Amino acid sequence: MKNSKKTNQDNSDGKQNDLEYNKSNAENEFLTTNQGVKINDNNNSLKSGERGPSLLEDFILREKITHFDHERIPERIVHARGSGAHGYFELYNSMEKYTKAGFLNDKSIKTPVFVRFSTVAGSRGSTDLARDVRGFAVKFYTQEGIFDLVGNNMPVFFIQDAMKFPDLIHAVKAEPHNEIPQAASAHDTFWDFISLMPESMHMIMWVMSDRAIPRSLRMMEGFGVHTFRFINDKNESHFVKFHWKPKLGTHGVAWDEAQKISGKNSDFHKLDLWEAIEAGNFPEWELGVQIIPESDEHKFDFDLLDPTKLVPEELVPVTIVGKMVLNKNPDNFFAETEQVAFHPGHIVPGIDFTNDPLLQGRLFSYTDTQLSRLGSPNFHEIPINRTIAPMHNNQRDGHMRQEIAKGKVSYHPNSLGGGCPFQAKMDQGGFVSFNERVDAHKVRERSKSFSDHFSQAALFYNSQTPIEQDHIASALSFELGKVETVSIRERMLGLLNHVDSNLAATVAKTLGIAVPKDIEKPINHGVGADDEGNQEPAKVKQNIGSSDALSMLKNPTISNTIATRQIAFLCADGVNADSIKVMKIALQNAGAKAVIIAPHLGTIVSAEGTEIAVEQTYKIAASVLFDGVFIPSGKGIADLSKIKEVKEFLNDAYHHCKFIAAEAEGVQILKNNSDIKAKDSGVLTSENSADKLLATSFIKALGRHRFWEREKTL
Ligand code: HDD
Repeated sequence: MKNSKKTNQDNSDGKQNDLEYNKSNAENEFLTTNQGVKINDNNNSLKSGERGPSLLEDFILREKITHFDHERIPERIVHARGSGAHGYFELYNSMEKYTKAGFLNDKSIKTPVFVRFSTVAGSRGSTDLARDVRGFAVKFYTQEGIFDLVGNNMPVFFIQDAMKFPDLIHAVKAEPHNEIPQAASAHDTFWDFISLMPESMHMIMWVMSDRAIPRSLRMMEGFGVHTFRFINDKNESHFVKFHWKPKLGTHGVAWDEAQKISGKNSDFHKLDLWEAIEAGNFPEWELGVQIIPESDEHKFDFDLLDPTKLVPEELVPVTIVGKMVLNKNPDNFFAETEQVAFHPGHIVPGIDFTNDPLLQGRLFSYTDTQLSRLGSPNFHEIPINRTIAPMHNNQRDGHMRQEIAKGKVSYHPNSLGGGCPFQAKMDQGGFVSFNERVDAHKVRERSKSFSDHFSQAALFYNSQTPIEQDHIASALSFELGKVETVSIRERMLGLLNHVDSNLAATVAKTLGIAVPKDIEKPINHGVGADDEGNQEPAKVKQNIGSSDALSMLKNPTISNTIATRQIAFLCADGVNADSIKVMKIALQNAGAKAVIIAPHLGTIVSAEGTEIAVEQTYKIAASVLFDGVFIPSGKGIADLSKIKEVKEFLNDAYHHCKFIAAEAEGVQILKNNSDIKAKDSGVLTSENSADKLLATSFIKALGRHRFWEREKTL
């Protein structure tokens, strides 16, 4: 196949997608049929007389309607809702000691990438702010072929064996009899399944944490989840775990806020990513790896092949090896974000799999799903899926084949084609699987080394700050509160009790039931030990009791930047222009954006008589769509107390623990609001107008993201 240099993936310089597909210049860009026939009337179908029946011979109408009737493809079974972006990956230090993958060896290579973030449970039109794990899939267009790192924003998974994946997904998706609820795990079937699957408890801690309600796709960590292998040019293997660390830190929103965002703007994350890239605020992540020598495989108190376990950073530090920058939005959502086809089996020489039974099942599933979703084994020819490496083989034909293969030879070995294409030896870059020794009986069993389901769930819980622990308890109380079957709630309390008895007791209290004392021991369904294939979960003594890297609030990767944060300025006619100016410039200098909100669009007239452009009205703006609030000074500001939406705005901002700043008359608005206690140090006030010191302390406060301590007083 001819691989011209100019592909849509050639975007390392931020320009791509110039698909020169029959492109005409603007002057003669006539409307045509798909066969290129110029259309004279695109408004009326061909009829027998003005008021007569339509004619079957109207090939233009038929072509248009037929295409329309077929313009949807099946949405993804999971991860249906997604947002994509182009960018590039750059290496800091050569990893050649561990891997021979070219893009991880040569610092001069800028590897194009396409990333798709997604939610798992909801359908394509569902809300962005569902409580859910986020997909974090990266397609690297390397010079040695495509490498897909198809991960999530959480480092572990619900289940250990791919055999359970359809069950998990059936349980979490809308219930089949009435297709309710959409994009939500708070219902009976999900918790029924979970309550019978103790192996899910570690992941449950993650999805009940604020990681499952991110502030932005740009503020999430990413993980490859499984243990993979790096293979170097001496054919030595090291185990590797992949991490993405966001430059903007890892932040979540409040659960009540998430639910309100879903109503105010269900495209919140999609839009946030789109606007950041359009504004040139290109999101960045650093790629980190945890590398473990083969000889250390059995050194841990868990099995490296078990995807419900993470390797604590305290035991194996994360080495940062490069960075990814997303610098271009797709030109067409369907062509790129919808048609992109990821597959954990898309690997390049230097990277290989392990025997993680979840990964092994995935290696089958993804090609299979592309066949049903994209409809053809030729999905690799869709522009977004094309490799930039030279591609030659004897695969032919199939639905919608784009390549016009020349010559009569389509087999190997051949002499008629001069033997082409040739097999590549290892030193010519040929992919050779790691020569792992496997000597075993054929069994349907799970390794006993997979049976500790609670220690890392407890490690995660114990690593959280008290605020984060409260959020987990509240999330569980919400979710289990929505469960109708009491026995499911009880079983869950039994499992939570194995993680942390205080957590179980707190949740039990809100459910109005006691933690059951006589609950049967949790059973590992399918983990073979007794005749029925069940085995009691084991508890294994852990090397460490707490890991700061697991907490969003303690995590050292969190930066104090307020770059790209959106700050609402609550204004009205008669506002002091100086007060706005000082705060706005200070915020802008810190990389944040001030958004002027007023009772009407157009312009407002300041106390000084100048005109100030208004960006949103109180009818449109909602606190949940902003990171902080500022009320400037000015006589006209006093009128804000009369506006119902302003009161709601401030109440929400306060309840969601946002930082609020106000000057002079603005302070009075806060005092008039009975819910807001001015003593709270998350509310910053000054009796002076245009106070630079206030601006400085507001920016410092915003760097903490939220004043979560306020929750105790609410
Ligand atoms: Fe999966 C999509 C991530 C387990 C089967 N998965 C999909 C996507 C992500 C993940 C990010 C969306 C890719 C995109 O944006 O197009 N999946 C994971 C992770 C897993 C995982 C991190 C566990 C560690 N998945 C998993 C299992 C199976 C699947 C065990 C089946 C045996 N996943 C699929 C799929 C999807 C998919 C059905 C749906 C759409 C697609 O593949 O292209 O094949």
